[in-house]
Amino acid sequence: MVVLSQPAVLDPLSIIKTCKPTSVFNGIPEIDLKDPEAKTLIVKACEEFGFFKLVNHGVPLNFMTRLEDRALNFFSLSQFEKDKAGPPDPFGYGSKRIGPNGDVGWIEYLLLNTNPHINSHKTLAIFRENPEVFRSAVEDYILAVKSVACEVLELIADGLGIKPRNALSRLLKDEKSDSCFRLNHYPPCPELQALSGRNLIGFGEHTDPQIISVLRSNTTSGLQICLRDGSWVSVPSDHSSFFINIGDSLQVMTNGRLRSVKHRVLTDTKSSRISMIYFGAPPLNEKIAPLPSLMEQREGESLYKEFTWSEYKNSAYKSRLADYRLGLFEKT
Ligand code: GA4
Repeated sequence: MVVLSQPAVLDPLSIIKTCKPTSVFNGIPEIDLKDPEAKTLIVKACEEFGFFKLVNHGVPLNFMTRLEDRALNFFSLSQFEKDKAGPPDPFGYGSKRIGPNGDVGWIEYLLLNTNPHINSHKTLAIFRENPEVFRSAVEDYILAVKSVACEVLELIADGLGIKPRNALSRLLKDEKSDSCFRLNHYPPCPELQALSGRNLIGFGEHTDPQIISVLRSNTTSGLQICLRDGSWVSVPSDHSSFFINIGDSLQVMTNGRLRSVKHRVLTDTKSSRISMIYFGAPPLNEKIAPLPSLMEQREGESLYKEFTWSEYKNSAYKSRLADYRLGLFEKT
């Protein structure tokens, strides 16, 4: 832990954990969405890492940078203006505090429900500065990225022999889907590097509770994933690709075959990192359990007790970021 600067010493939020930079990993699977072998390669990557880089996905770079520019505009407003869209409930603008249970990080963010009717008036204050431009950049981006997520889920279904092939993608396409979207800004922290040679933790280690997450960032790196052997490695950034990770719900639906990967973000010492993540989730009342068509192919019992997405989400919001949330739902 480190104390940053003088007046901040009095502020408990300035006590944010740090971490030594780790080695860059060049072994992240890179998958071309149009490759005829994509279904096999995606399943392999999700079994081994729970994570892969997706290229040739069809979303143009200027589509991504359009939203990135809007996000940068928002994050450069005065603190007073940004706070009008917070505190997060969980939706809205947040700074340094992550979730309701005391987690902190060197980050500011906007968390939105992908269903615009669910975002409160307060949250919609984010669009106030330039309502149409920001709102349409967010909505268009979500549509594009959701379609990529659905394509990937259909390839996963093909690769695993899940029938029907839309058994997973239909959950994201459902109008009651509880998916959400996050814009993160990790400001640089040069003082710390000079002081200690360490980086501040922007977003502490965790797994995503949902089905699948689709991340895009600018060229500033910082994302790290935890490999099977427990070691942490840095993921080289690539502003035109998506990084896909498996969430806890898909780990359960595949009875543990696909891995929900632990990941975290370190802040850069020199440049801002902007990331945008779509978290594909089922409707609240959806039962999360190993898929019948998968269980028929393989012998063995379900590793998990049955639960609904709403139960899992409620339990996640009672937990700390680094907690192993699936533990409560494992059969003993
Ligand atoms: C992690 C994945 C998503 O960013 C998120 C996060 C959520 C939040 O920031 O409000 C949580 C976190 C995430 C998991 C445990 C709980 C809930 C913060 C937290 C401590 C939006 C989500 O769905 O779960």
